[in-house]
Amino acid sequence: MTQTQTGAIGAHNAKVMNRYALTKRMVDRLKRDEAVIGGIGNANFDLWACGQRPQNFYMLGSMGLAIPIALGVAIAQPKRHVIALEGDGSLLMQLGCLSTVAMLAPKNLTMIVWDNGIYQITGGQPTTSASTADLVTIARGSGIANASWVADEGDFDRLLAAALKDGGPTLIAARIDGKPAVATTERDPVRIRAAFMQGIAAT
Ligand SMILES: Cc1ncc(C[n+]2csc(CCOP(=O)(O)OP(=O)(O)O)c2C)c(N)n1
Repeated sequence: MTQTQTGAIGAHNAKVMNRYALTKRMVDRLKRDEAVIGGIGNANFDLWACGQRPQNFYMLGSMGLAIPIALGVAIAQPKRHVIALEGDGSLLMQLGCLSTVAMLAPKNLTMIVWDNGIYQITGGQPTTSASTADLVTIARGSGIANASWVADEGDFDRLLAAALKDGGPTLIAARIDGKPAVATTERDPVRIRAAFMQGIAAT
């Protein structure tokens, strides 16, 4: 059951899932060449834990840049599907990127938002998405019609499969629990950048 089908799934009745488990489901469904941009902290820690790929970029230090970086890659390489993984707190810091994505409308861009309602990595301070802000409504208001809350794991698979058909831009927002990430990304930005540039043949 998806929001687009029923109008019933919203931020507060979506199933609370696990970021690592969903990241693993996403990675398992990649064909080969998709670029995946993991946002600061837990988004890229769990991406790292799912197995390093040369087409993965692991953002360190700056909040809210997964979607802007993914947008740039999607525009530069329109034949490659690009996935951004971002936390709710980071997206809330960079909401303007959603209207830029909507205006440029790259079909090959999927944005996955992990909404745990907290700035987990800095101590669990609540974000506004825990109470008043609805990230899917914000995305739609920014012009991204294809924006949905994930009902459950099966719905995540369906939404992702549809997005990977290049019908985007698509935003998929998942409510997740507060469990820590499974691993920690190696902190070597120079190596991460070089490996990614090589991985997407952009050197
Ligand atoms: C501009 C900026 N402000 C604050 C921080 C400190 N900081 C790093 S990660 C983070 C929380 C990120 O929250 P979210 O994106 O929701 O991910 P989560 O930690 O919940 O997985 C904060 C506040 C930062 N790195 N950059």
